[in-house]
Amino acid sequence: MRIAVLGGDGFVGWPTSLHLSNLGHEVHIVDDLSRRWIDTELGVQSLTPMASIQERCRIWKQESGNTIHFHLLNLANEYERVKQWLTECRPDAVIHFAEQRAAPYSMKTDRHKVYTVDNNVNATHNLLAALVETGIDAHLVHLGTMGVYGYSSVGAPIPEGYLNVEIDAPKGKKGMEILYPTRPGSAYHMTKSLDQIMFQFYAQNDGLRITDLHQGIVWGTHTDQTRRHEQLINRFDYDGDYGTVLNRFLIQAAIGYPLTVHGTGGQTRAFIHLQDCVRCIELALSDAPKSGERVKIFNQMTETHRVRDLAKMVAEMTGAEVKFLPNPRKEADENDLIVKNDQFLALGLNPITLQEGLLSEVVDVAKKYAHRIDRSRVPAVSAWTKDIAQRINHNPEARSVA
Ligand code: USQ
Repeated sequence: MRIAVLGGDGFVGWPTSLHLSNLGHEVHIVDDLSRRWIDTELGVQSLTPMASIQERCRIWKQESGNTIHFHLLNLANEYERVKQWLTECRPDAVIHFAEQRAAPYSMKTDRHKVYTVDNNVNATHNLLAALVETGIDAHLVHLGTMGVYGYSSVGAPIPEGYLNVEIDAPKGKKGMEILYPTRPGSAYHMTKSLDQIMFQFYAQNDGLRITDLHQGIVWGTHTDQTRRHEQLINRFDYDGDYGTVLNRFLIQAAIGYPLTVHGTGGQTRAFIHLQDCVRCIELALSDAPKSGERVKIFNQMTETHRVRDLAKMVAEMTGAEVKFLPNPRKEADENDLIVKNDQFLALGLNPITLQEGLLSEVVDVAKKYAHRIDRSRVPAVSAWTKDIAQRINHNPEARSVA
């Protein structure tokens, strides 16, 4: 297949591009390189040294013999060029990662909220409108998030996107299927909730074939392809905005920084290893909905864990100290979470669950590049409300614990 990977320079986009190219697909990365600019804005860098996207593609060609094409294009702001590019490229499938993906970054200031909403909502809508206008019948696979469901204790498993409900009708109860109600916990998660409505509309109105993947928190850094050459290495974020919880704990353990548990650490979240993410994309591509069918929604996660249990596990494995810090986020202190992921299991996903070997691989990568870490950028200080910001600002421990 000819596959366009929008956002193919990012944390999941790059290994996905390599994985699909390795399977023999013709891969076209489309990216505006905004993630690299955000590093510059924040004054942080990936723990792992990243080559330019052109250099990454050159090394991949050298290693595998396969070409990955790169197109510099801003999906959110260059609508006419998006149409032109689609008409020229004519992909069979489009994988859409091209959104600002960090919840803390989206809540940093009003400007960051506005950027995240403008960027993410426009990117998705421009793509949908351009697919309709150009008449290109590509299967659109979108990287959504488990966070659209919200993180309150439901007391029942979270289904894959849809909920069967009964409403009172004049002649008794009437059953219907609705999108699972969204309860986003950040401006970023809100944009993915808005995406769902746009997908529903374009599938129903224009017969677009769409799959939405509600992904959990990714851990790990390598896939089979990123291991193949030093310059194919994936980006790896440790900072308080872009680093995600388990990877942060592993990096913190590697550099002797106390593990930064927010609040009581009672938050339960869904997780997936990076290698499984790229496999799930492959599986989703093999199971496209037909035109006229509803949006296909998968829960792309393999296990759930409580944050404090992860901290305890990493501490036992590495001897790290655990610190309970004031939570910069407005979220439930404690929640339970049970999630269905039957569809990927039925398609053949054989989940990689937390394993000592893969966890210590992350610690080893972090130790190797420890000299690139700015310890002052480890604390998470983007606060969800002004009240929380004040509390954090007056608590020196929240700003630095090491
Ligand atoms: N947390 C800590 N300590 C830390 C960092 C985070 O206790 O040092 C806590 C947070 O307060 C939160 C939980 O860990 O309760 C998860 O935070 P996270 O930063 O690992 O994940 P999140 O902000 O939810 O976002 C990440 C990705 C996002 C993706 C989402 C999947 O950045 O792109 O959509 O995971 S999910 O969480 O399932 O919505």
